[in-house]
Amino acid sequence: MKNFKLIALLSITIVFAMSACKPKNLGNAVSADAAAKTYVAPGKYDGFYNFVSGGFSGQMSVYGLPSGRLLRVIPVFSVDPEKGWGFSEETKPMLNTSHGFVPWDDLHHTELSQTNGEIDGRWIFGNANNTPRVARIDLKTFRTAEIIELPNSAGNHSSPFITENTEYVVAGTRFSVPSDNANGDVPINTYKQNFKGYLSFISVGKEDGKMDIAFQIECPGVNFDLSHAGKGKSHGWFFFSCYNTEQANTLLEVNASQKDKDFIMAVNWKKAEEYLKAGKGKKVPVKYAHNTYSDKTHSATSEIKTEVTVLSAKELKDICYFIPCPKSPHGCDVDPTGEYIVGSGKLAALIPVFSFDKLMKAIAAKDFVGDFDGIPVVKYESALYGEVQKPGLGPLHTEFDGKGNAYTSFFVSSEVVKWNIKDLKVLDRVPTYYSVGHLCIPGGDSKKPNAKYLIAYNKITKDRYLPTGPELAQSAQLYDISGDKMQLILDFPTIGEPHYAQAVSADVIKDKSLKIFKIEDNANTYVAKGEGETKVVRTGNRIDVYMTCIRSHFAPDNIEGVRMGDEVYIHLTNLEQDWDVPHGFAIKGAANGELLVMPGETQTLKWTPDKVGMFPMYCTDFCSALHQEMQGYIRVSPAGSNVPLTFSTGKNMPAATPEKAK
Ligand code: K7E
Ligand code: CUA
Repeated sequence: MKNFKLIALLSITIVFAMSACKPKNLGNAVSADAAAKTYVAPGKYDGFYNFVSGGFSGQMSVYGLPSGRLLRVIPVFSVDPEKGWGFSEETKPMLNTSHGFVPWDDLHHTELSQTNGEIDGRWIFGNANNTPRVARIDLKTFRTAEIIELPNSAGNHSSPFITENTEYVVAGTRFSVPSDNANGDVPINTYKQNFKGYLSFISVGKEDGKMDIAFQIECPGVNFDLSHAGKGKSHGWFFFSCYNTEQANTLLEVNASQKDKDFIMAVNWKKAEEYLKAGKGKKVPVKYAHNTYSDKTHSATSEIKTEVTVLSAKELKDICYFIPCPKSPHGCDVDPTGEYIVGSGKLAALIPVFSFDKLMKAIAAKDFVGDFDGIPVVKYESALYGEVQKPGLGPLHTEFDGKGNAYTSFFVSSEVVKWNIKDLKVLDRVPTYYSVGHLCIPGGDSKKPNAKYLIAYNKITKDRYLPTGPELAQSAQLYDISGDKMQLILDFPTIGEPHYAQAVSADVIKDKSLKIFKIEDNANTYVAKGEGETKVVRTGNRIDVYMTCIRSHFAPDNIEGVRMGDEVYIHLTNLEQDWDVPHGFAIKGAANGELLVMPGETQTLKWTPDKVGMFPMYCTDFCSALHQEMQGYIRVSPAGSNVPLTFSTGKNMPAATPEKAK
C-alpha cells in the first residue's frame, strides 16, 4: 500500500516534472520593468552581498544583488590555483584532516554569524559534506580563516547552522556510522545495532570567532538532513530533520521511503549544557584536525586533536525529542518569531508547521506515542500547528520575510510558493526554471529578514542558456518580493552547484573590508620587509629564497647556484601598501600552482627543479604598465656543480659582463 502510494506520487512527479519543462507563461516570465529593477549603473555598488554555496566545487561565491554580478570566489575546502589556495606552503595546512591533505569537498550551506538574531557581518560558515568539516570565513578579508574537522561523523549535511548569538555552530551527520573509536569492521547490515548519529556543537569565540567542539550528542542511527536553531522564545533549542528512520543500509530510495512519517528532532541544547557542566559527558578518544590561518604570520597551522566529549541522548532522557514529520523531511526552518517550525517532506503533498508552544506543552505533559531507540516520540497532533494543504510537489526549503509569510521551494513542481504562516493559506506561486533547491531572502533565517528580494537556486536550467556541451549551467533567479506578488526579475548562472545561500545588506560588511596587510605587522618566518632583507640561503639541499616584489620587479630576479636534487622554497613578500595590488608568481615546470600575494603578505611556493637549465619566472597578475617586464631567471646546474649561490637584481646591466666561453 505504502509502496503503491509512493509509485503513484512518483508518477505524478514525472508528469509535473515534464510539464514544468515548458511553462506556458515562458514569454511573460520576465516583465518589461525587470531590467530597471536589476540595473546597477557602471561604477555603482550593489545593495546586497549574496554568499552562495558552490556545492561540489567546494568553494563559496559572492555576488552583488540585484545585479547578479560575480564579485569573488572564496576557496574553502577545495584547492584553488587562481589564488594559490592549497598550493602555497602557508595555505596547505588548512586542508589537512585526520586522513591527511584532502584537496576537495562539497559545500552545501552558508550561514552568516548573528548577534541578537540579526546578521552581524563578521563571519560566514560553510560545511564540508564529504570529509566532515566546518569552515569559518572572515568577512574582513573574504578568506577562510579556520577549518575544524568533525569526528564520529560522515556526510556533514545538516550543517553549519548557528544559534542567535553565534554561541554555537551546529553540525549533524548525514550518514550514521559506527563511532570513530568503535570497531567499524562490522557487517554493513548491522546498521541497527552498530550505527549512530552524532550532532556536533561547535563553540565560537565571541571576539575572535575561534571554533572548538564543545560537545557532541550521540543519537540513534538515522540520516540527519537539515537543521535550524530556535530563536526568540525557542532560543536554547535546535531542530533537525531526520530521514531513513527505517534504518536501511541499502537501496535507500525505496527502503528509506517506507514509513509514512520520519522525524524532526528537537534538541534542548541548554539542557545539554547543564549536563555537560554536571560532568555527564564522556571523554572519547578520536582524531580530528583543527586548522587556523593567521593574518599576522600569513600562514596556517594544523593541530590534530584527540578527544571529544559526548553526551548520550538515550541516557540523558530530556535532551532530545522526536516529532513525527511526513515523508522524508528535508528542510527544517524556523520562522523569525521562533514559534513556527516548518518541515518539508520531499515526498509529501503538504507542509506541516509545528508550534514551539505546543511542543513545550506536549513534552511537559509527556504526550508521547512511544519511543524510538530510547528517544521519546511526541504525538504528531500535539506538536502540530497546522498543515499547508496542496502547496505543490516536493517541498524542500522555506525562508521568511518577517511580515508573516513563508516561501517554500518545490523541487518536483519547479516553483516557489508564498504562504501565510498564521492561516496557512497559499498566497502566490511562481515558476522557477527549473528544479529549485534552496531559497534565500536576505536575513531570511534570522529574526530580521530584509525582504526585498528572494533568490531561487536551480539545479537544472535546460533551455535557459546557450548550450555548453553535456553539462549546462546551474542558476540563480532573483524575484522582487516587495509587493504582494512575486516577480521574476533576473536570471544568472552560478559557479558550482548552488545549495543554500545567504544575503545581507552591503552596509553591514563593505566598510569593514580590509584593504592591505601592514608590512610592519608581517610576522611570517620568511618575510623580507624591504629589498635590503632579500637573500638566498642554502641549508643542505634546501634553498630558501627570501624574495620581494613591488611594481614592477622581483628582488632577486637572477638566481644561480641551484642544483639538481635541491628543494627550492620561494618566499615572496609583496611590499605594496596600496589596495588591490596583488602580485603573482609562477615558475616554469613547477608541479604546483601559482602564488597570489596580497599587499603586505608573504607566501611560499615549493619547487623541485626537474632538469638542468634555465627556468623563467614571472608575475601572473597584471599589476602595472610594465607587468610584462616583471620577470626573472633561476639557473639550475647539475648535482655536485660548483656554480656559487648568487642572487641579484639589476646588478650587471647596462655594463653586462657575460662569462667568457670556456
Ligand atoms: Cu537541499 Cu544539500 Cu541544503 Cu541542496 S540541500 S538543495
Ligand atoms: Cu606584478 Cu604583474
